[in-house]
Amino acid sequence: MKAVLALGSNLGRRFQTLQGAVDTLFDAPGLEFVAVSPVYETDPVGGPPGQKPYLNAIVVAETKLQPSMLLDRAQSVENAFGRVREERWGPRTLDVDLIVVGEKLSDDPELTLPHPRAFERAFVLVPWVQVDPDAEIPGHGRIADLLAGLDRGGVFLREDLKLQRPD
Ligand code: A4P
Ligand code: MG
Repeated sequence: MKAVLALGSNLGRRFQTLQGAVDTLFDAPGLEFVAVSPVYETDPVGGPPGQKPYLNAIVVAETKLQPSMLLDRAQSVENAFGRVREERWGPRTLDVDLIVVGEKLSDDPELTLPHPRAFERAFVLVPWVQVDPDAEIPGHGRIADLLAGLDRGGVFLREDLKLQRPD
C-alpha cells in the first residue's frame, strides 16, 4: 500500500525537526521510503491567534503495516521530537498526520482515514501534488482537481530548504 504522511512544525528548529522526522520514520522496518516533497512555509490554519508560520512537507512511503501500526510510528516520532500535546491546533514542534493509507477508510476518531481535512488544505495538497501528481483521496477525487478549487495563498515554497531522503 501507498502511505502518505504530512509533516508540520511551527515551533523550535522547524527544518531540523522535519529532517529528523523523515530520518526517524524509516528507522524501523515496515516502511519504505518513496519520496519527500519540497518544503513550504505556510500561514497557520485554525488554532489560537498569533501562531507562527509552519513548515510543511509530505512523505510518500510504501508499507504493509496496518494503519494502527503506522499511527503508532507517527506518534512515537512526534514524541521523539518533544511534542507536548496541549491545545488542539495549537503550536507544535512536530505534527505527523496520516493522510491516506492505500484505499483504507476509517471513521474512528483515533484514526480517521483518509485524514478528514486533507482534501481542503492547501498546506497538504500543494506539497503532495509535487511528488505525486496523479494521487487521489478516496471519496474526494484527484488532488490536482481538489487544488484547482482551493486558495493557495499563504503557502510559499522554501527553495532554500531541501529535505534529504532518510539516512
Ligand atoms: N487522529 C485521527 N485521525 C488521524 C490521522 N489520520 N492522522 C487522531 C493522525 N492522527 C489522527 O491529533 C489528535 C488525534 O487525532 C490523535 O490522538 C490521533 O489519534 P494531534 O496530532 O494530537 O492533535 P492536532 O494535530 O492538534 O489535532 P488535529 O485534529 O489532528 O489537527 P490537524 O487537523 O492535524 O491540524 N496550519 C498549517 N499551516 N500547517 C499545519 O501543519 N496543522 C494543524 C493541525 C492546524 N493548522 C495548521 C497545521
Ligand atoms: Mg495531528
